[in-house]
Amino acid sequence: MAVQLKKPILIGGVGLSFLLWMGSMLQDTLMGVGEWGIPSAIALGTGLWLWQSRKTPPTAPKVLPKIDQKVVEAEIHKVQTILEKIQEEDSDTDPSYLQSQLNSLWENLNRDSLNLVITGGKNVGKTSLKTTLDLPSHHLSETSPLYQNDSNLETIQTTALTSEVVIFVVNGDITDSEYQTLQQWSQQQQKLLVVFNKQDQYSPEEQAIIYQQLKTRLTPLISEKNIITSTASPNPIKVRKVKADNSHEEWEETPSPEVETLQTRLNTILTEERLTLLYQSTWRKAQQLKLEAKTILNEIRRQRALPYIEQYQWIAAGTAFANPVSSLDLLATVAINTQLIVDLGKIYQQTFSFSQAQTVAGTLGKQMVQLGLVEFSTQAVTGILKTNFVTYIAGGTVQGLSAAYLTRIAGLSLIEYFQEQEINDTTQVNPNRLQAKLQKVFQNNQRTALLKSLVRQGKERLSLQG
Ligand SMILES: Nc1nc2c(ncn2[C@@H]2O[C@H](COP(=O)(O)OP(=O)(O)OP(=O)(O)O)[C@@H](O)[C@H]2O)c(=O)[nH]1
Ligand SMILES: [Mg+2]
Repeated sequence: MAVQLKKPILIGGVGLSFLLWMGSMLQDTLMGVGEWGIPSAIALGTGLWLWQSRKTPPTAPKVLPKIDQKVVEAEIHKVQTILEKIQEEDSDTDPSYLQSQLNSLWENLNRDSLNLVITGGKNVGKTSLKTTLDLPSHHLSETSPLYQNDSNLETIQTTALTSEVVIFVVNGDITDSEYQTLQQWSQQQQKLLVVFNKQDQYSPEEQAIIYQQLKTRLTPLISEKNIITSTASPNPIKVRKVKADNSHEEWEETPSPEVETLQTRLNTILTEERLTLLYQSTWRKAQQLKLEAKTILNEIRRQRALPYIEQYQWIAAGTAFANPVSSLDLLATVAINTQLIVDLGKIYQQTFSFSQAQTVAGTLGKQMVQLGLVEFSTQAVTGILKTNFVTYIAGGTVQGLSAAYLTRIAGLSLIEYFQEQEINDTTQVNPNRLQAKLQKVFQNNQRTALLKSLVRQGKERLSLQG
């Protein structure tokens, strides 16, 4: 896609050949900034440690908003808006499959028959419960056992979260994975019943202790009345009868299942909470669709944004090369980003005045210093140039490459930031969130696959020379 830079920008005396040279250099290095990591990792470590220690402590459990008709409709409208933007911004993308799923959500709000899902670990009694429960006008299904392998959790989660009620079966105190799953689902406003099955395998004392443990661990997530005991398929017990002639008769008898508490609780929930349950499941589906639509829209916008970053990155490089400055002054180069911020903002429909963009640029600059990015880039560039056997390094090269790197990191961070923005949210840039994105982008761009690729390239070069 061709990008028009309408702003007249003076690239003082920087020749095309320099930009081309720098371009080919950076194809190998800058794009794979990953390779720059090692030499400065230690120096950087201190900065990162300080950075991280200043992060906010973990927050208390979120208070979940009440999901009613209004909230669901608002969510559906948001998805609609995103789908319209996709069509507006890229006529080649056809989101009609999402549109039809969205349309069917309205029907979802008007159902008599609800979906219930029984899930839990292997062998806990899911099938036994399913056959014992009596829910004639609803649909009850069983998932495959949880935690058998990594790949099925996601499938089970999708099934669970699209249903109205999840019956989560355990046979004793819950494991950490079970707790995490329950926590995650409850944050998705999923109605959860935890069933402690196989009661007959415990003595009354044990039952009481385990139930108490479950309650203590779960009640912040799940109310006590939704933590229920059952015996879906009791083991046979020996019955002994002493006859009149004093002889014994012995036989086995299978007691009947005990699921009344669960059955009664389900009946109550399904009649009294029917509408809320439908709002919640529809809201979850709308959220899922929103996520899918947003991913498509973000990709369209990213493809439009990257060429801008590319261009501004070379402009920054050119300016710093022509006017080499001390490494801290390099940040002055980042001032160029003001226009980049305005341009990226337009793509993500975040309107910035020039002075607002200047503030954001200033924030980014400050954060780059705090994170040690400027120092890091200068050192890393120097290191790369040396190890790549560049014997003559023209003045300004290091500064130019560093400026390009900083511009790229700033641009990518802004993309990450804007991508997370709710549709139609035009509130001012939040410096803390921006800082988090900057940190993430920076960390992703000094490690990983790119590092390997440079090592490989380096080897090839060596063998070519040798
Ligand atoms: N003692 C006792 N055994 C039970 C109870 N519920 C189920 N079982 C037994 O536990 C075994 C597994 O029961 P299922 O209902 O098949 O369990 P499941 O969770 O569907 O098993 P998978 O689908 O294979 O993960 C069977 O032998 C059941 O008879 C119970 O309440 N008490
Ligand atoms: Mg089963």
